[in-house]
Amino acid sequence: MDRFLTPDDLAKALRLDVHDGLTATPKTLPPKWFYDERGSELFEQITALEEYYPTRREREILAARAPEIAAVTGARTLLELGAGSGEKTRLLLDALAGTLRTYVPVDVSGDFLEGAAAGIAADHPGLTVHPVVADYERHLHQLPAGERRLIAFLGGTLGNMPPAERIGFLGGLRATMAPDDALLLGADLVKDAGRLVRAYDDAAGVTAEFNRNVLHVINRELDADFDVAAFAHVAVWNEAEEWIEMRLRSARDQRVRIGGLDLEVEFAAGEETRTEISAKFRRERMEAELGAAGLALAEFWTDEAGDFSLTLARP
Ligand code: AVJ
Repeated sequence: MDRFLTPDDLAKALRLDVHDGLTATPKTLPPKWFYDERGSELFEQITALEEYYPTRREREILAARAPEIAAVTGARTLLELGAGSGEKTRLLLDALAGTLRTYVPVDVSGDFLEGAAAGIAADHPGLTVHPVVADYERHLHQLPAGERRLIAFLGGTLGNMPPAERIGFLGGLRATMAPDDALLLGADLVKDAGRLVRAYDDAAGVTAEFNRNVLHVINRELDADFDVAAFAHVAVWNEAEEWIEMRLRSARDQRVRIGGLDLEVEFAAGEETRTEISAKFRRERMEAELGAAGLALAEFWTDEAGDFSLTLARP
């Protein structure tokens, strides 16, 4: 297993993100910190919610298009950013079995990767599995080159970045791609605002717990004293930016101490801290952003309902 990210790097990044985010106006926290063990478990629960359609829609497209993706790319190496262990990865590996030699799961969590890699290796004896602990927003140039790579960035996580950052990321990916490499991007699509908001504010409150979990992470990792129950979950559709925003709204005037940063943060009653954006796409926007990054849109597939998309792009 390659490790370009150490636990110490992660600890430093959390300190920086929390200090910069909570001393900014308006306050923000990056979504990457949702995914401790509890956050990852809550996200798995979210993917099974009736209101949260993206996971099952992406699975539908993959099941329908994996053979075509295999035929068109002839990929020898599947490099998955933010590696799943779930069905999506297995659908791809099964479809690519005819040409695939190597699977490179890339994730920030070494523990998670070890488990996922072992499971995949057990199910695919002929496949070389080469897990890489890295932050795909920082270590793109250190990822294994391989031959005829299919780089998969699924789930719609691309939408966690605002447009300028997305184009920078895609440009960084492009810079590492050989002419016979390809990129497979999962992206949620613009739709009725009510459906979008419900997908991020489910009736059972699982997403609310997922959102508030970042405060538990900060309490634990940075010795803070957030009264988590005093922050309400907010999910709004930002029509102008075409993205869902998740926020945490302070229920009252309150002061939070963050021991690990020797910092005190004031929250006014009603003050909202943005914890995630989840951008929604149209084909035109996807094509334009890929173009700005030096990539060409080769295929744009959607599920039957037109809720979600898979894009195949080439340098
Ligand atoms: C894993 C980032 C794709 O943005 O839909 C799910 C995370 N946030 N519910 C998304 C998420 C709230 C999800 N991604």
